[in-house]
Amino acid sequence: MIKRPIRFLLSLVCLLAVLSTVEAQDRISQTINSNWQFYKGDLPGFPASPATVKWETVSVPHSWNTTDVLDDEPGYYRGTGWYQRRIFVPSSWKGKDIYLYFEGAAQAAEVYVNGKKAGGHTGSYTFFSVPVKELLQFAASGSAVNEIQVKVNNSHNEDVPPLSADFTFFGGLYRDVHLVAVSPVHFDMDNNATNGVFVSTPKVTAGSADVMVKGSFVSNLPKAGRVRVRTTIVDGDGKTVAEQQSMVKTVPGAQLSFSHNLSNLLSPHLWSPETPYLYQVISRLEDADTKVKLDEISNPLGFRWYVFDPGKGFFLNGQPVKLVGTSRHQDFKDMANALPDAMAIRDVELLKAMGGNFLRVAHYPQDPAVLQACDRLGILTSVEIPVVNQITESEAFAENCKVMQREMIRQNYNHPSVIMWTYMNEVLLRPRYDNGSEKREAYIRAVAKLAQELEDLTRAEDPSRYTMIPNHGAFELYHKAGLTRIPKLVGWNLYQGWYGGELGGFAKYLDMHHKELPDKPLLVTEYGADGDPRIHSFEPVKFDKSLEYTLLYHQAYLEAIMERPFVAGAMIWNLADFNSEQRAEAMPHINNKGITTIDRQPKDPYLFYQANLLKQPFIRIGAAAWTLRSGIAASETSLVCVQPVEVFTNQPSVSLRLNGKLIGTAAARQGIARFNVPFADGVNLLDASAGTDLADQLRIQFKMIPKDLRSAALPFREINVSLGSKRYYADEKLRQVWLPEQAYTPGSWGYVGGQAFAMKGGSQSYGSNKDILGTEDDPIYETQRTGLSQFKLDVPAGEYEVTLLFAELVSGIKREALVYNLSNTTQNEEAATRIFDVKLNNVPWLENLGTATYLEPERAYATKTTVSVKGTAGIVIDFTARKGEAVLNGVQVRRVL
Ligand code: GCB
Ligand code: CA
Repeated sequence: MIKRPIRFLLSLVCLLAVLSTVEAQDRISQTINSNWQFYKGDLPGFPASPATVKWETVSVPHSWNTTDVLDDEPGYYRGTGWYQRRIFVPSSWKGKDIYLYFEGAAQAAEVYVNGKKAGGHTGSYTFFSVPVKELLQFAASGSAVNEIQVKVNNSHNEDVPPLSADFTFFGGLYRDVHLVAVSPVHFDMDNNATNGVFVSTPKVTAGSADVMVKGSFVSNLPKAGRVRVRTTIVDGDGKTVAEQQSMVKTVPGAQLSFSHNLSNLLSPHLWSPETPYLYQVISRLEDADTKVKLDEISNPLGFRWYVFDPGKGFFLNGQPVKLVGTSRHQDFKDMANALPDAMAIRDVELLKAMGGNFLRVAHYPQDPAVLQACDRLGILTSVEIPVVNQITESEAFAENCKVMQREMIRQNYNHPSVIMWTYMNEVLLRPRYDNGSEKREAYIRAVAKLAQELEDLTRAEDPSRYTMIPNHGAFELYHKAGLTRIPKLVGWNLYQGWYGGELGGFAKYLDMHHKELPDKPLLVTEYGADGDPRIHSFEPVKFDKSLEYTLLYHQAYLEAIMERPFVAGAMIWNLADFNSEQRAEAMPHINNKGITTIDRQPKDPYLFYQANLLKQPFIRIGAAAWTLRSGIAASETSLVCVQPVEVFTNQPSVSLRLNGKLIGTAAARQGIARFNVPFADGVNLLDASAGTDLADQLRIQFKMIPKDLRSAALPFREINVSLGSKRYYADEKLRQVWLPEQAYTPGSWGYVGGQAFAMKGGSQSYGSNKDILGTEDDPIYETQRTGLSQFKLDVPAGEYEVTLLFAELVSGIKREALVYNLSNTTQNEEAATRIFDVKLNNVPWLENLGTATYLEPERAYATKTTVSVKGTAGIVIDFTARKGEAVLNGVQVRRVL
């Protein structure tokens, strides 16, 4: 029997041991996002000598391009920005190793501590860390103030990818910045900003799994010692399911590696999109003698196995799974690329809520929060480095690519969601040198050589994952170059029925690939069509940017994808609209191929995928954002306007009510039930239902235009007409709807004479595809009627305000066609030399309109006046050309009295 005091002493020792484990020198990690000082511009001599400039207080994530991409000016700031802030280093950190950890800086960064260079990084999209202990000041007690300065630069650099791409290369310190302090014995912090531990699953079956954990740590203690490395696998409930440990003799300053093979874990919970079950691998370093915890980190672990079969597609855990998802760019409306984690996570949730199971993290590695969310939500992924459109044939470029590829693989290695590594996107889209030249041939060989080197590097770094190259739809070009042979999987970015050809060309391309390369698994790595959320059309055609055309496009594509088992997967381009500075079109500087808007409001294709992919009952009325509609009444006696309404559902049929009255019941085909709705002037409440408790409502404000403008039943108020267009354009801000043009008929309104403007060689546009300056309503100004002689409205007597909208679309300004418009040629028209006059009810109004007066090329010009209409005179606007043809882009008429 142990005597009391001794027993007491023993328990005290035990208690101390427990306490010391808890309180021991462990790692401390804190973000230092708030309160940075920012200066846009270079500061020569800084930070060695002070800068006397006005600093702006900002917080990270921060980009200096949030506003300059919104303006009408082409281009955006690509240069230097300086950041600085103070950090407070507690005296208790003395003896610790200390790092600054950056989740990303675009695109090159130099990091200084107290004015001295501590490190740096090249490339916008991978993480980096910088050891700073040696440069820090410590206080005897309390916290010492230290200054951090970071120079960031997003200038073009021929040796750093991306060189050219269809997205905006925002600059700044645009992701989280962390300050990390670790004990002198810690997991390796100097391996490409990883946590030093790499988890893989060499074998997984339904019955058992093996886990391999490899890593390294360092001891910066002055003396040799013994460290116990412990790997613990815990399940989703925090229960330990496996553990292994080893003893390592440390050598001061040396890197020590370990490897734990935890084999034969029985009946593992498998990870899948339906049940994304996660385990955790906890890695811990302890002093072997005192048992004091020195360091601890945790990594995610998911058990799954997968294979791509060239004929049968993708299999996960032995089951066939069609991969359907989207790509994602990391920007957002008015925020450039500087998004907090919550918004990155929200994007993955949007994809999950769509019923998607795959995210192509394109065209570059993104915030760590993205893959964490994919792990949690069960979204499979591919990740790629930003080698887009072309390469530079330099050693430095190749080296930067390899560094990025290695960083990407190591930094994201432990995510169970990742199944592919990718490294080139449409790399032969903009080959350098003339077609057929020897230089061109050599260039293509250089591309293939780089591809092979990146492939080799990837397979050496991570033999367990697939590799892939996404190409644009030029089969022969990529095949000849060897790019269909090098990676394990081939991806095609296909836009038949958009940039070129017809919708049916998509299926033909897939079948051709399957015939030519029967042994190569195939994914459709991109497909999509631009839809401006403000534009609708009941006669949708390619390039009109209407949401209705995008729906037709996605219907055709999804059908072809689902019908072909050999198509392993397909990724919609893109989850959301995104910034692309050089784009003009309906929404300048924006690529509108998102199935949600740039602030993540769903467009119809998003609902279409929900209806086709979701398992839980789903119903949504389409065009949900189009709550302000307009149209022409059927007749003087029937004051309704029949317009189509689509309801998206995964139920067999849908009933639709308008203001409580049943309109009909329609069967859903491909997830869409279609109705013709007789809208009335004012509020229209749509109520769609399927079964007993599945329903959706939509309130639509309808502005009815009388068929006969002198209607007594529905007095005329206002009308907005977009000339040269068959589209409806909803201007939410002004609560106005622009109607398609029509020819004049007595009693009504419309143009007399002329034709809809079509750009020369403009198969890639609807009207003009130029950015019309001085307006946000580009779609109104991009179409026009040329050569018209009149615009007439048979309005009743009264006072009216008449506004005419013009833009000179034939500007003669030479521009290179957007590279993605594959069949487009450069636009090299002669400037128009038109001069014309406008009369309103026979009174001269606008004289000598032309580029010498108000019609500045590619700039919006609107002018209004009032007119007093007597008797049955109506409104007659005459256009008389003095030279060339008269034009008109838009007319607004509003009754004021
Ligand atoms: C592509 C590119 C992507 C573009 C897309 C488009 O093929 O890979 O970066 O944004 O086409 O919208 O043209
Ligand atoms: Ca983050």
